[in-house]
Amino acid sequence: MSGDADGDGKLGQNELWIFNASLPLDQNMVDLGYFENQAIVYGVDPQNITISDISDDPTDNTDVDINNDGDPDDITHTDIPQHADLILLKEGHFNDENGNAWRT
Ligand SMILES: [Ca+2]
Ligand SMILES: [Ca+2]
Ligand SMILES: [Ca+2]
Ligand SMILES: [Ca+2]
Repeated sequence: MSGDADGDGKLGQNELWIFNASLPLDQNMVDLGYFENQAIVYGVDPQNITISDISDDPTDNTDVDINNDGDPDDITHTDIPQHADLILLKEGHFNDENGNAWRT
């Protein structure tokens, strides 16, 4: 996590906290060709009221609002490129055993 500029452990007014997460791909995801994820964040405001937001996929214009808070909450859909690729390389080396520079 980064962004706690004053190091007080609280999300300040002009702070942007960034969390990084990783998701190991399994064979099912690769076979499916995509994976989906969604993040939820909770916080407590100065009046001690819990607030939250569900992440939205900005590239998805469906903009479902599953918690009816007026903010879009589309699940993020990420395609896994399916490029089957095969390369065959063949190398040859001329071994001039008799030193005449010719292959006979
Ligand atoms: Ca802070
Ligand atoms: Ca949202
Ligand atoms: Ca959206
Ligand atoms: Ca919403």
